[in-house]
Amino acid sequence: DPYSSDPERHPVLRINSKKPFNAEPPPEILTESYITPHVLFFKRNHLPVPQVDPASYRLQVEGLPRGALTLSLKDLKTRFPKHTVTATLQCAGNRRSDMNQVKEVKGLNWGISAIGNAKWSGARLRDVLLAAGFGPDVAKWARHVHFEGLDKDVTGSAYGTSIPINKAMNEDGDVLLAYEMNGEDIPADHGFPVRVVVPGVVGARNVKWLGRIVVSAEESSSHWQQHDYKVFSPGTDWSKVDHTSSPAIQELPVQSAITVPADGAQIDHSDETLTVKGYAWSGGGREVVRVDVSLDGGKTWQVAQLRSGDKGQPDEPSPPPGRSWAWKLWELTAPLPPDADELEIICKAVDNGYNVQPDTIPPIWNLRGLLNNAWHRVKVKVT
Ligand code: MTE
Ligand code: MO
Repeated sequence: DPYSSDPERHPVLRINSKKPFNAEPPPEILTESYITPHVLFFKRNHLPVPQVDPASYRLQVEGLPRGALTLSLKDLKTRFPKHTVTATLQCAGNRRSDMNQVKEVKGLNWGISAIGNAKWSGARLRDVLLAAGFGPDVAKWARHVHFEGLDKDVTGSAYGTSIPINKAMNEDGDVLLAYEMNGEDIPADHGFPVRVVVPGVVGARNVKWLGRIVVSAEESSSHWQQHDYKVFSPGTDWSKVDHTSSPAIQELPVQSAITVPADGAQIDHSDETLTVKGYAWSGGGREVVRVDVSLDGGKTWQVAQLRSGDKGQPDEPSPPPGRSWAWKLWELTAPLPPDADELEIICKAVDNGYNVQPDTIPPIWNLRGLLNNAWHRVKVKVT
């Protein structure tokens, strides 16, 4: 069993698939902490977790005129400045289960917790590429940076993908070759000893157990770049789908969800107020500037309170414009609407580009159930 050496996992996680291991935390626990502890962070593995010996680990950097650069873990830690970024990672399949309810889609049935926020530390990819010989001549032809994991399928092919070179080389892009998560060595499930962290970009590009980096004029030819993680029209079915017709997902759209109360929860009618909690985040470094909450199915709206830290603690300092990589947690306490025996609670976020979430799923439905960022709705009973 290639999965027999997979690490132990926290029992509270809700398992979507055991082999490969895919699991998410219960929503109400997810928003208990601004920084998601690694044991509660969602795990999305396509293959068995590779066991990597940190002493013999080598990262290959290829495609540059000076020839390949080989770096040990120690090289990565000592030859490049250590940089720390708080960044939210979200799977493109987050909230797929709601899309699946509209019409069947193919993929893991994620709830709303295939998202987490962590403090990642490591070397900047930019610094490593410069050390490997990236310069003006390379900039003339280089368009993409490929990443290959050390996790391999039965045919020996590795998980792989790519990002645009601009994101990799931009001084404000904050792309990391991370060796720490929340101040500790990156745990096995999250890519030990090194993973790429591409802030603002879909989870799939944040390659774990990184083995190889290639600078290229072309996008990665891997399955995960070319034949997955693409979105099509709601009218496209499996008989019509042409993967060359859509670009690979990179930056993610604005997102929010309600973690408390849970769908189907019972509220006591004698309560004077109701507290609603959740998360909000946008891709591409765009900051969430507002979250609107409705307790009456969208007829009236109230603005939630946003925070960038734990409750009762000071917020993390605001990042410079365009580098808002981390989510905001939000909360609204409002009078319980009188005389209702059921409430439809809705949330929707707005980012600093005034991008908004679509109100319903059908117009964004797609056959793989990706990028569901419709208004999140939960129904509760008042008894
Ligand atoms: N990297 C490798 N090597 N193998 C994988 O299966 N899954 C990707 C990405 N990087 C994956 C990977 C996907 S789809 C997501 S959403 C994130 O890792 C999940 O990261 P996490 O498990 O740390 O939450
Ligand atoms: Mo993902």
